[in-house]
Amino acid sequence: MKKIITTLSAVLLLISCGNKNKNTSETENVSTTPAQQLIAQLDSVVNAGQFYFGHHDDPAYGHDWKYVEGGSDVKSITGEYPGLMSWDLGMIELDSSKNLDGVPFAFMADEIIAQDARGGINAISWHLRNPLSGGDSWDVSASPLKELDNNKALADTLDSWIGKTAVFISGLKDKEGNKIPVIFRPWHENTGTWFWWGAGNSTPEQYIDLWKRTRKIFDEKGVDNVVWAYSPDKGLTPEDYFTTYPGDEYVDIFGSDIYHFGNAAGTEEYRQRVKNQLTFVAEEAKKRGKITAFTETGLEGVTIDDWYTQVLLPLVEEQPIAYVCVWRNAVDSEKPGHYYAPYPGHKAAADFKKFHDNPKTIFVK
Ligand code: BMA
Repeated sequence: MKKIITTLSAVLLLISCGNKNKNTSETENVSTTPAQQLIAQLDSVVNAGQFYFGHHDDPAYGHDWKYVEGGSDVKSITGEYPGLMSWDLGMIELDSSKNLDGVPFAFMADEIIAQDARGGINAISWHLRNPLSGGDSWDVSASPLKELDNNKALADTLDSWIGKTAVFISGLKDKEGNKIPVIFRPWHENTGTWFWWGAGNSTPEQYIDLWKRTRKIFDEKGVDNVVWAYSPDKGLTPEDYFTTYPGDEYVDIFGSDIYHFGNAAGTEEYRQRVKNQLTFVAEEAKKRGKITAFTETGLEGVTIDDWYTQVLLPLVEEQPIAYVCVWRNAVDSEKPGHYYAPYPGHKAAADFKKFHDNPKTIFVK
């Protein structure tokens, strides 16, 4: 494992910082929840001036392969897996055995365990169906959050769906039977209008209530291995960012989803967006004792050969982020050109290797 802060030092850091939720027994043994351990680990990475590099669905499939033992486009180039693996629970709500992109949930659980065992971390998003229309996350023809208070059947459906994610997440255990802490990033990109829980389809109060409802269900089920990430989209002022902020008691990580659009011509706009938003988000996170992360980004097709070291790295190395995550490398025959990390033979591969070799980036063996 390269450049990684040990869990032990993270826990020591947590103890020395103090934590309002810690339980101190008579013998002064300090026990921390799995979530608190991960928070301490993320804090220690930030304090060391490093960040995890993340990739969605990394070991599941890549540009021209799927479900190959040991497969990873990132590892094929760098020799290591991403320090963070991102996953999505979309379709778990319908008891499907595979998620919306075809990843079997059993495979996902195994890979989360493997990533934890190699010292890496895992983050989970949820592109769930629209519980009112039956369409997908992007179906905004019906706005469930506007009807929840007056539609008990709808509320019950949504609650049972949330419960299924809680069960999956709290069931993630390592081989000693310890719960594996994960970052959960529900209701993401809500400042955009494309998801049924997003802007235009709910008021800020309804959106915040959704977070409270989610948390209540997780708490009732005794889930203690979730680090909660809030991740609105790009182009926000501080006021925009906090209009739908659920509150300090609900959020551990202040995220942002900001993509690079328009290839080389879009570089300046991307730089400005990232710089503006991450700067105020990091300041506010620091004041409130929270963690900052760049929860989703990327340039589709990595059309700028030195994007990783010349565009992304300078933007993130000046921010106290715990991780930066790029989206998936779809199998090219299924979704042509939809990839965010290079693959072997790609023109940006050599530069990506340099990004990996930078001492600030965390990848895992
Ligand atoms: C989007 C695309 C889709 C995918 C969805 C959820 O950005 O990658 O193809 O289904 O994310 O992973």
